Amino acid sequence: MNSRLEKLRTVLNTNNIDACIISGRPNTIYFSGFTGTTSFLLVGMDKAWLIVDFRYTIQAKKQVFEGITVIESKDTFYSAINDILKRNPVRNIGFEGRVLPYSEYIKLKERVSRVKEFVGLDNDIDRIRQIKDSDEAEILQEAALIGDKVFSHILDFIKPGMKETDISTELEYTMKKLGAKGPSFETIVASGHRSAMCHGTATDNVLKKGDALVLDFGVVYRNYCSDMTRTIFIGDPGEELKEIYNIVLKAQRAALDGIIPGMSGIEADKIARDIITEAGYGEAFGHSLGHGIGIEIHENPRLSAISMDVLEEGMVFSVEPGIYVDGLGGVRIEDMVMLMDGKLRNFTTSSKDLIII
Ligand SMILES: [Mn+2]
Repeated sequence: MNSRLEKLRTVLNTNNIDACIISGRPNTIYFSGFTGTTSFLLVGMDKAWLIVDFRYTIQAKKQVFEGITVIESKDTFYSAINDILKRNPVRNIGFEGRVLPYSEYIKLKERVSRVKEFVGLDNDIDRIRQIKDSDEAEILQEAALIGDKVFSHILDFIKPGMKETDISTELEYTMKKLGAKGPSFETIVASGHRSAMCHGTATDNVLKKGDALVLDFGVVYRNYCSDMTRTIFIGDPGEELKEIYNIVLKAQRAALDGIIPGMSGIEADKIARDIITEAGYGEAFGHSLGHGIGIEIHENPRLSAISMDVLEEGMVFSVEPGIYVDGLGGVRIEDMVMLMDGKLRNFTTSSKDLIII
């Protein structure tokens, strides 16, 4: 686990920075193992300290990886950092510019007066987390498997006349029963015309015959997220929605077969987008093809028409094309995959046959 801190130190070295402060929860979990909500992880070139308050001291001591010293702050986090820096002087400190609120940055500059320069480091730090190790890959696959089990349960549960919230409640209850901590984002259950809203979270809308039903949900399991989407139909949806379903499925399968290491996010996105555009629905696929998944539900790399991210072995991301027609409905199909041995390995195993309930 110490290899994670070593990777961080390499990034600091490359940027000519002596130490860094990690305050956001995802990077704190990744680099220290601590899962509490409030802490400062100070990483120097040969030592690291996790500063917490009284509420978290016992938990932090149990959770932190080897080589990290837990410090209980008696005053403020800033005075604790100052105390450490008295004994371990540094010229400059990197921090997560994307995460630290501006007001905290101001306090940091005022109160950690021993340090002359603070440097925002985001992409360099986040890039470390994009390549998953074998432990992470195993947890992510288990998280996806819980998603598959939840989907199979919900297929038996769904009946016409139910509300979208009946389904989201059952989805979230089932994932918890199956060992997940909870949903990885607000569960999307969008039926009928609402299914044309990409992020249509559940409402009291009632399922009726002919509706498309988009189910997009994920779990948090051992600090890692899963993400999957299936679209099913309540009774016969008519020709256009069935055709749209087949186009989205064809686009998704082409991307799953065609994405290889070394490809850019743009090239990956284009595989699916070309098929949807040729079928005449280019304008109706208004979002990107996919996003990285890990401790956060949306992380890098991005698979989109503007993403220069290069896809590499060990990355885990979603492949989720969709078509949305206002007044008719929408279809999205999403799997969670990992790039390994030169191709995509699919963690999501739920059927993609057209399902009519
Ligand atoms: Mn997704």
